[in-house]
Amino acid sequence: MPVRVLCDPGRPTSTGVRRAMFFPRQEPRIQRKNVPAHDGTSPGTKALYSVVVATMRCLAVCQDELVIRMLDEILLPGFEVEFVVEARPLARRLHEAGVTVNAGDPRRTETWVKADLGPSTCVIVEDNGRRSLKKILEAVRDAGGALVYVLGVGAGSSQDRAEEYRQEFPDVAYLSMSELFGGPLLTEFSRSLTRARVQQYQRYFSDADRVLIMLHNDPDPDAMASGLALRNVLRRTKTTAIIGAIEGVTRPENQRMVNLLDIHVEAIAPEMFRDYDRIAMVDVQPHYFGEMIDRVDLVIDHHPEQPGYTAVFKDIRPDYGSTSTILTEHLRAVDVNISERAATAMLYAIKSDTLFFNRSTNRVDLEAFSYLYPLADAALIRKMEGAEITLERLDYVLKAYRSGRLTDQVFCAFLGASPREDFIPYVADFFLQLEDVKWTIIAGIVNETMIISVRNLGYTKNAGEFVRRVFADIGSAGGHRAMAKAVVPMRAFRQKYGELSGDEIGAKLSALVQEFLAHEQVKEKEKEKPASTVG
Ligand SMILES: [Mn+2]
Repeated sequence: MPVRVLCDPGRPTSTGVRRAMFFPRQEPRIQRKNVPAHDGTSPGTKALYSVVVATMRCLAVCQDELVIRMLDEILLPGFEVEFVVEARPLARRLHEAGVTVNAGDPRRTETWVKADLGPSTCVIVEDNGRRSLKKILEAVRDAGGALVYVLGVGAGSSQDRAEEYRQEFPDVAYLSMSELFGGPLLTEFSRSLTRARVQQYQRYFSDADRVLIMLHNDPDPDAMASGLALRNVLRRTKTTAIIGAIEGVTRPENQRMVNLLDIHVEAIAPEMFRDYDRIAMVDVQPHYFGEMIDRVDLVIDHHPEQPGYTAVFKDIRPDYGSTSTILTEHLRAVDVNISERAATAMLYAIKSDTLFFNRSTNRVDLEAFSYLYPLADAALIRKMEGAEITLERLDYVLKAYRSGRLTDQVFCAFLGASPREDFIPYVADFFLQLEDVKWTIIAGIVNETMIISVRNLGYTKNAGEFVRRVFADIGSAGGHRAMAKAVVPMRAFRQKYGELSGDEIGAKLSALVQEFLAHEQVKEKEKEKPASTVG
């Protein structure tokens, strides 16, 4: 095996030996000076050149030991890193610790010449915000440095600092340490927090004989997937953790999911609650069950937090696109093996709750999605998705198409009487896919009750807010920013709005939402106004 040339023979101190032992490289490191000029004249130049590029050299000006050690750690596998340090004691200490150091004044061109700076050497200059870097950057430029990065590590706005250098050194790129590492660090911290939380409820559930995981009525993919996932977290089977609902699954595509994934949702009557030692709820909160449940041990949900109940443990994250996303994080935090069935269910749930990431999607939803994808059965998901479109549903899509109206990107339609509720949200989702549609409001009457489904794309206006403001006084209304629902008895609707024909109901809904949006617009404008200063 060819031996790596460690450093210029002329350069006195290098502890590259230690590195060579710990990080043996496959390809020979060819010393720059031995490489023919890359002018295309000598044969084989290209190959040699690429070897050099593969182990790019990096000179970093840092005076802070912590930053040096961090950069050394991060850059080492891919780069040949050397530090330029001013203080000799620090240089000595780092050298003894195995870091490659050049002691010298970075403001002097000769320091860089001595460090063998070339146009393909990457230079990183630490900026702690205390001193101007102009002299250093000039020296680097005079020595022929072309790949220069300033790394902001200290106080002060990185944008201001970037601006400061841009004019005089247009080629210098400004990176900020907090932007570079802040994200992953926060992810790590929040994972530890989640881990602590999950371990607590795992312990709390561990000695129970019978556990009940409650879902909302007519459970959707997210509810069922979350049920499976929680059972996974609790390390239980279908006999020791029952997934239940007061009313079972009715929508055809959900039925299909139940069959394909063999999910059993047990019908639960309120008097059965006391048969269970522990009760958990996923994708729903206790207020949904009213007086039926008087105690709950664990609530995991992505709908806005409801007041007025206590749970031993809860994890409510309204900014998440699905409850399955929360549970994916729980499973990852405690390193539980995710079964293919649970992964498939959760992946399908994230897709369906976020409408293929069209609404209410958070970075974490995408992250959960990409984590689950290789663990899931993609063919099964395609099968479940095919079940969405049925002839009877297309019937209602056509009805909405004929009777609906599109005003300022808001699509509004009244479907009249409908034998099943699921046609209404289906149509609302369907029209949201249309270009130029940002809101859909679809209403229909099921058993003398008006059901109103509201969807929106984009985060600025709140669908939940709309249904609460307009319908809460005559029925029940709730939801989150991107999707909401109102259920209003027809008697109450007529009392408030009078005896309206189908067409008039459509027009009324359209007017109500326009009014709401106009009002919100005014509110936003007011917020934008700078606060007046009181003298
Ligand atoms: Mn959900």
